[in-house]
Amino acid sequence: MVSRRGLLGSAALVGAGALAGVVQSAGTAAAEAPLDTPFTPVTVPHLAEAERMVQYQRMLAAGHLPVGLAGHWPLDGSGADRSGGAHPLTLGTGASWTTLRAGGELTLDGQTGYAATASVLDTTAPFTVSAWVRLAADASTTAMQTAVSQDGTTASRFLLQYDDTVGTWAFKVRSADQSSKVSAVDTTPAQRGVWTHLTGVWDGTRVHLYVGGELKGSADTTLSWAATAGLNVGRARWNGAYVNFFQGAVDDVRVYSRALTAQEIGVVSGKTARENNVYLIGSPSSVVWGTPDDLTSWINRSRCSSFLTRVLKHTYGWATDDYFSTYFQDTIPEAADYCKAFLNGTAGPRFRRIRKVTDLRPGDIIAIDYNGQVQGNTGHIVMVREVKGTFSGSGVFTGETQYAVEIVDCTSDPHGVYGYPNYTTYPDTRMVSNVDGESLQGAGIGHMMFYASDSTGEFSRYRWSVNTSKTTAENLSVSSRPIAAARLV
Ligand SMILES: [Ca+2]
Repeated sequence: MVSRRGLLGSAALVGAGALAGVVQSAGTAAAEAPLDTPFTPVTVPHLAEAERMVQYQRMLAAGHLPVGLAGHWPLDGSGADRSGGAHPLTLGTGASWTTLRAGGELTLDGQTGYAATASVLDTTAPFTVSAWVRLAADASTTAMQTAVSQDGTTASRFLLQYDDTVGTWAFKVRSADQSSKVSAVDTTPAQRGVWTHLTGVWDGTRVHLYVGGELKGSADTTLSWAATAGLNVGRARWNGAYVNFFQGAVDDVRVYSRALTAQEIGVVSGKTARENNVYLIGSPSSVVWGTPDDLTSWINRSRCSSFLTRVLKHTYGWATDDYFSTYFQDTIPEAADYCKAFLNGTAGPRFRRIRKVTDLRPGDIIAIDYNGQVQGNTGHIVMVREVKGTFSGSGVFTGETQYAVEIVDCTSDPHGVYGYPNYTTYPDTRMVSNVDGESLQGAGIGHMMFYASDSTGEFSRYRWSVNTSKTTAENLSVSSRPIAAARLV
């Protein structure tokens, strides 16, 4: 079994693409076995069901697709080949490890920087190459910049690159003697300073370029020759010399010894993850526990309270529309409804109120009532994974003891701020970086801070994350926003 630290430490954190792999921390290099889970086993049934959903959504976010994988470089501070193909990348001068987003990536200076290994693909047969790329904000727009290539002694067999002549992303294949080139080219300009997922496919008769998981260009070609002079990240080969140095960052490079389908590229690019795991307000929620052999069948489109309610209905026979209608006056109660019912003791025979923070156990439910302070949102509700003990580094209030609590929930706003010192100790599986729009939504695991009154031990306050300021937390006491917890019995 892998420790819980493993879960939220190295591999866990990230989102589309940047996430080297949910299963990576299991330590088995290439296995990529679905649900080779780093989760701490739980005996609370609804928590286990919630965590299964989280785990599959994380695998989707990681673009988990092992079939035909010939090389996989997460670039999380090392050039290791996670596919098991034993093609580690070696860095050249001008290439360095950085952490623009969780997990880390390879940054290239556009002058000499590259990473290289021996040729991986048999380029006489169909293949696919994919990578997350980010042109530096100040990258030249008047130079060809290649993210990934596999080369012959004279020229690159394929190039996944920025093409300055059209100002867009492109996937190209060349003949061995350079006399012929075929290009699949995007029609919209490449953006600098933005993470973009690129996939190039040669299916034997055509090349295709996908950007962000969507097909952007195709061209006919049956060109076929074996490029045996090495695979390169951040440069290409032309006239027997290295050229096209990439200025920016590259992450999660993969090569497949087959042509992936559009649907598979949706998975690899993280597009499916963003479609399947969604924080949803104002529409009927949909939470579907799928099948293990089809990641795309796992769907969570809900808000915090509908996610919890559907987890309970999925897990327990007693959790029916009738039960919730009887005790909460709604088949899918809001977070504030749960909080009020816990406080008033009206949640019915299946819920027993837990008053003290130190009494919390895995599976307990904590509801916060926003007291009408947030338009369109009655509150928040989470499931407890573990109370990780007291915390005193920040957000200290006299007469109150603060606890870091690992939780499972559904949210649009992950708990924590990527890059802050304390974040790494109390992370969130949905956090990708500190860039707006890059983080994932939906079901995930994170950390909230809950306070207990020193005189009673009962809930006194919360913070959304360890990074929430004390000033903000001054308005988050129970006198302003009631908090109540319950255990299923
Ligand atoms: Ca990475």
